[in-house]
Amino acid sequence: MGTGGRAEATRLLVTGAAGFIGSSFVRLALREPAPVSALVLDALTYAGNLENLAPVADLPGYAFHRGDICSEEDVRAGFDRAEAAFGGPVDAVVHFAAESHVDRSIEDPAGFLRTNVLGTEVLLRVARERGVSRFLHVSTDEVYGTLGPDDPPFSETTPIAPNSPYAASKAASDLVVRAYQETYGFPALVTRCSNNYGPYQFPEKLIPLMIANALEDRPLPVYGDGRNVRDWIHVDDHSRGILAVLRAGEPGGIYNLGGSAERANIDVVRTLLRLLGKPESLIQYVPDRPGHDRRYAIDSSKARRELAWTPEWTFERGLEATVAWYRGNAAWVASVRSGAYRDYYERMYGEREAWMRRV
Ligand code: NAD
Ligand code: TDX
Repeated sequence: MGTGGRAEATRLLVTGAAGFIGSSFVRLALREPAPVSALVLDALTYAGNLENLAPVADLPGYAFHRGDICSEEDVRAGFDRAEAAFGGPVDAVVHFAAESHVDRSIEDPAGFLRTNVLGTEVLLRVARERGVSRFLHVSTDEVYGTLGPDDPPFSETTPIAPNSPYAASKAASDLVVRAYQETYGFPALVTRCSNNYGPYQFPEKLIPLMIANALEDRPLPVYGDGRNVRDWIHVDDHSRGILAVLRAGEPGGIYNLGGSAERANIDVVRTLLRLLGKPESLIQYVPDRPGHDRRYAIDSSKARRELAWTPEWTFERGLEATVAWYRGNAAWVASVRSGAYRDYYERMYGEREAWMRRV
């Protein structure tokens, strides 16, 4: 695989793919017609759940290594494991691993800086040492800050102006990636995506939290006046965008990805209640999130034009499918809410030897 133009990445190291978006990406990439192998490197924090990868765990192109991206030793071991499992060096890194929840970052900024900034630098360092052809850093539209009601959507040239500790840590990691590009000619690409929704999302984020609470007739906490606006994209459309950038993006480039579906939070919550057949009396307005960004909207015309990528899901259809998924996967929700999923690794790896042979 070259460092410019179209490239077929065959042996991937994917960080953070026991989480929501990374697991969607791996489920998608391993089912592509072109042969792809993926070793998932994940620390299995509260957000990491191997059940998210169970649908592909038996495919020959899948391998898993538990490790922290902040540990050089763990990252090296992940690369070694991938090379042994797939019979050749890693071509490309796709970097999802992060602390991802804004509310948690308000409680614990330091943990976010550790993983999102320092962890990204460790990963870049080892990936450079290993001579990978591509490094795709998964970032967010939150690095651009907030918009007024009449502002144009964020483009790739919008100056970064992060507001939450989470957004600041992601913006800082984008700058470390940029420094590697500029200083070492390292072939990195950055994607910045808007709010994702879909199956397997941890029920701390707006949409799965509201669905899970409504299904149990519990209150739905809406922050502030509920008029904050987010621009929603189905997670599988995000994953297809990442695959497109990985294959055909220009190294050094930034690509915005989004679903062009701006909605006020309260409208999303009302739609969910309608789909679930639950009363609006479950809505409970609660004090606002400190520093709450008012509006996000993203212009993804560059990716649409240059990579012929386009989202397949409309928000309405995607939301219906998502509600149906959560209804049909009550056991997943219950296991996440009870914390039982955290035993999955031990249960899976109870047959540790068999597993080790597989990877
Ligand atoms: P998530 O919280 O669901 O998953 C994060 C994963 O990273 C988990 O599997 C966790 O175990 C792992 N992880 C955390 N710290 C780690 C560490 N130190 N070492 C190794 N693994 C670690 O997150 P998500 O929503 O899937 O987001 C994935 C990426 O996409 C993040 O980089 C996030 O910033 C970005 N992003 C998310 C959204 C969104 O709407 N969720 C939008 C744009 C960008
Ligand atoms: O209980 C809630 N009530 C509420 O009103 C929660 C959890 C959220 N909200 C509001 C806050 C936001 O305006 O809903 C909106 C969406 O909140 P989150 O799901 O927490 O997402 P957000 O803060 O917008 O950040 C998300 O999008 C960008 C992801 O969590 C990030 O990882 C991503 O980078």
